[in-house]
Amino acid sequence: MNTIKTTCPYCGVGCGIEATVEDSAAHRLTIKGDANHPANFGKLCSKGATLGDTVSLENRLLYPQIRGQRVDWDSALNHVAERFTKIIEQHGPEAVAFYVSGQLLTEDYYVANKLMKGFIGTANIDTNSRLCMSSAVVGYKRAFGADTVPCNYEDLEQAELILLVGSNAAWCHPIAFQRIRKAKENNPNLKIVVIDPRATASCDIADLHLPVKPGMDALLFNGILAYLQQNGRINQPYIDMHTEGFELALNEAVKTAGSIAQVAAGCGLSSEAVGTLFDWFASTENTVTVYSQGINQSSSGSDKCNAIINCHLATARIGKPGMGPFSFTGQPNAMGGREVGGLANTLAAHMDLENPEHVDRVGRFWGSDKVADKQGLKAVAMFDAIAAGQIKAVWIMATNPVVSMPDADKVKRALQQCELVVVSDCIANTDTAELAHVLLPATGWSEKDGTVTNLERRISRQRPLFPASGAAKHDWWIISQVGQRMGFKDAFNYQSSAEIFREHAQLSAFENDAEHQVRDFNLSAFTGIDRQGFDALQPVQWPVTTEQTTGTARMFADGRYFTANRKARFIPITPRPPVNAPDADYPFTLNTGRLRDQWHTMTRTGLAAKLNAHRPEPFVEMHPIDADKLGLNAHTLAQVQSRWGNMLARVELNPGQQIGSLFVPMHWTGQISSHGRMGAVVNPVVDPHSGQPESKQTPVKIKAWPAQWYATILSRQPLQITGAEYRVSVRGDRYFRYELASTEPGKDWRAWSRALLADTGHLDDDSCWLEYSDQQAGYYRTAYLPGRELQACLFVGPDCELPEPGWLGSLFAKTELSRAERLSLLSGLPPKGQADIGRIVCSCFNVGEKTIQQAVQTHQFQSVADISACLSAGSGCGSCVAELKEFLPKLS
Ligand SMILES: Nc1nc2c(c(=O)[nH]1)N[C@H]1C(S)=C(S)[C@@H](COP(=O)(O)OP(=O)(O)OC[C@H]3O[C@@H](n4cnc5c(=O)[nH]c(N)nc54)[C@H](O)[C@@H]3O)O[C@H]1N2
Ligand SMILES: Nc1nc2c(c(=O)[nH]1)N[C@H]1C(S)=C(S)[C@@H](COP(=O)(O)OP(=O)(O)OC[C@H]3O[C@@H](n4cnc5c(=O)[nH]c(N)nc54)[C@H](O)[C@@H]3O)O[C@H]1N2
Ligand code: SF4
Ligand SMILES: [Mo]
Repeated sequence: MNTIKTTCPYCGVGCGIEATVEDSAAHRLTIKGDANHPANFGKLCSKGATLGDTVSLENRLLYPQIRGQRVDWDSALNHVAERFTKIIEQHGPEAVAFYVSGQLLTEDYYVANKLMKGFIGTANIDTNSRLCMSSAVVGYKRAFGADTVPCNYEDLEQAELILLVGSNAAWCHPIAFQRIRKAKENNPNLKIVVIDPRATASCDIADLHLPVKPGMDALLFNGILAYLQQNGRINQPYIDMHTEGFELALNEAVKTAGSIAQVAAGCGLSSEAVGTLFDWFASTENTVTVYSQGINQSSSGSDKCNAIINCHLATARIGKPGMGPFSFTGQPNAMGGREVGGLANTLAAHMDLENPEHVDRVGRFWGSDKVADKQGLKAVAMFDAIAAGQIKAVWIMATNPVVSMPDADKVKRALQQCELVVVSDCIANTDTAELAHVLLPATGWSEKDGTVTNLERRISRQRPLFPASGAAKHDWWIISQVGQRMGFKDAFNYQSSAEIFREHAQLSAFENDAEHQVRDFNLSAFTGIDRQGFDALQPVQWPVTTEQTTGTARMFADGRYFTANRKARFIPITPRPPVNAPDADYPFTLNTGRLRDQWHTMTRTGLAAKLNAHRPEPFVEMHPIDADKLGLNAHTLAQVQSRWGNMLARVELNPGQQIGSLFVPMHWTGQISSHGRMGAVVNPVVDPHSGQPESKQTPVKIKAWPAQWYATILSRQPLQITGAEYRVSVRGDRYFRYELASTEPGKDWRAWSRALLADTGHLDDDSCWLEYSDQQAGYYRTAYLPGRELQACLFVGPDCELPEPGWLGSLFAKTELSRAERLSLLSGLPPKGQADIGRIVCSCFNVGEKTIQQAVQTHQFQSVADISACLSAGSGCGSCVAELKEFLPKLS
């Protein structure tokens, strides 16, 4: 057996993994946290820990295809190269585009960017990072003259105050969050403030939660700046020596947010809470402000970032241990993408398109006189240009825009009309792949070979665990092959990812010294790295230079920035509410975001039964008072509608939501749900500086969806569902689960269910079927047991009160059902003495909410430790600890 060190392909925490290949042919792995990796020291969250369940060949895209026909690589690559070349000849380089992703490895990303910006000669390459951290990039660049994340994880441990602003780190950066939790246990003085319109799992460790009015964070931070000045807490010597623009920024802050009462009113908060925050911020030197999508995904996201940075510059709380403005990036290689300049408005190696010296330098390095010298189209504008027919060919790599873009129905139409859509993915059936003319199979995480950079600038290796599956190829290889076939033979003659990494390091170091212009991103230590060195590469934080070969933990210790005069800049901020406010027609604000156990569009996490158990269906969370007003009941279906589109979701009531706000998770796609693709609803308006969409504040309305019947099916075999408008399919452990509903009246349930299960076996033999029918009341239950094992069961009812899937699912693990279990299939209730475990809370140990409730009651548990000792829940990855607390008696 072979144990290999690699890096988790999900979030930006960038945890190190030790993967042991148990059986290469069967793609069997065991996964363990790497105890020596400085990001996680051996810990993994639920997603990282279940990676082994996602690497099978199921759902993989294994062969190149043109219009649905399998072809060989030569044909596919020639086709792409010829079509791109032809379109460029006829319509110019602006008529083509790449839309790439923070889930590409740095080497893939480097080559894609080089091909488009360096050789095709346009900057029409943008990335899903546009939807993610482009506002954070603008914030850093405006303030520091470079896109530099100053902090690291140790700063979180050394802080005395951490603000989590628009970040649900408990679910989205779980291992970083666990480090914060631990730091708080070790240092009771560490205060945590969560600033988020809704109460999230991250509030679990919060000393203060500020449910800010959606979109109003800039006002809050302007308020802090004004308060710091009014209370003599600014660091004037630092401001004088190392910054510029303070007066203007301060004046604007005082004008817009000069008093606590003014801020409290504008942010919908109590003066007391605002006063506490201001006081803590003013009096705590070691302050880290963590910010993420609640800040970035906004029509004023860039300004919000600078409002935060202003407060850190004014107090000189940057560049020293335990402090700084810390943007948490999301994707495993969002940072690598920034380094290679994958955004339509950046050039490679932290250089700029609109700086002629930079363009010249990159051109000389690449040996091209065609390097793009103006910005390309940013994601939303890019898809608009596709819709308008200006862009005629697009190559989409490692992202699923038909789900994740705002106004996603428009994106779908744009691709349907586009002359040439090329999609590179490792998974076959995605909403975007469905619209591709050419499908190119990429290697997946367990096969890839290269580097990623995590959110503290740490570069780590992803190493191959298995050989490539089917005909899949590395993304860098696919792009290089197309580049060569477009006539750029020498520039794309790469043989390995090590070679590309070396070139990337060389470019970062090229004319990067005081004589030319110092750039933050510098890997001069690696300009001679060979394959062996690359394979042995240890996790390291850039810059990694010949002078500082062990990397750089923290930036700006010397107060020197990357602007022309080496001073940081304050940016005056005028807070703006979201562009489209709720109104009489669309009275709610739709907030969208993430769940603990799913990754984006579920193409990979959706393969792991364990991860699907936590929240198996699209839902819309709302405050009980709002639901009451609209007559919406828990677990019924509702339609959420905006000016752009609509979706259906289960109503979930949660007093942690603000009145007037709704929350929908972003994960469900057209593949796994008929109406759960939330991107269709989201407002495509963008930030004027960053082009990042306002994905968190779409005005919507919500109303009941008049379902006449609901059904649940569990089946050992996957089914083709017909005859139900509403459908969600979920993979369970040894079964597939379908949640169905319809506004049509009921039907002949027996005929329908037998037709649905037609593929599963001996349908005509009545002795194989259990059946219960109450036609009048609208109940029908059936189970198909051709042998001893349960093959399928189906439950229909007039309302959403259907049997809990927890215990039903457990029947599929049995080789034989007891009499009581057979009867229970007809009653829809678990056998006597056998409780349903309810929705899974702890996915490591498969512990459900009902089990926890009961144990807490019976044993009068007072702490999570009690629960863990009894049920193991919470003692695995720890991601569910916040939820476990909800079951404990509230302290008065
Ligand atoms: N489990 C899981 N983890 C992930 C991912 C995943 O898909 N699943 N994706 C990764 C990626 S790419 C990213 S970018 C990160 C994102 O990580 P986060 O940014 O932490 O995640 P989100 O859930 O998108 O949004 C964060 C919070 O912003 C809040 N918010 C909404 N509006 C406002 C507002 O006006 N002000 C403030 N202050 N807050 C607001 C939301 O209520 C939400 O709780 O997660 C990464 N980690
Ligand atoms: N409303 C709303 N919309 C959002 C957000 C939100 O909070 N709210 N968040 C935004 C953010 S922050 C992000 S990052 C995006 C994420 O949105 P997407 O990028 O669209 O989501 P993913 O599901 O991660 O898509 C990645 C695709 O790449 C494939 N893939 C994985 N690895 C590889 C590989 O190595 N090579 C190739 N070629 N393919 C690969 C996967 O199978 C999958 O199809 O969504 C954005 N959209
Ligand atoms: S926190 Fe979880 S998802 Fe993020 S890198 Fe670590 S194991 Fe992967
Ligand atoms: Mo993201």
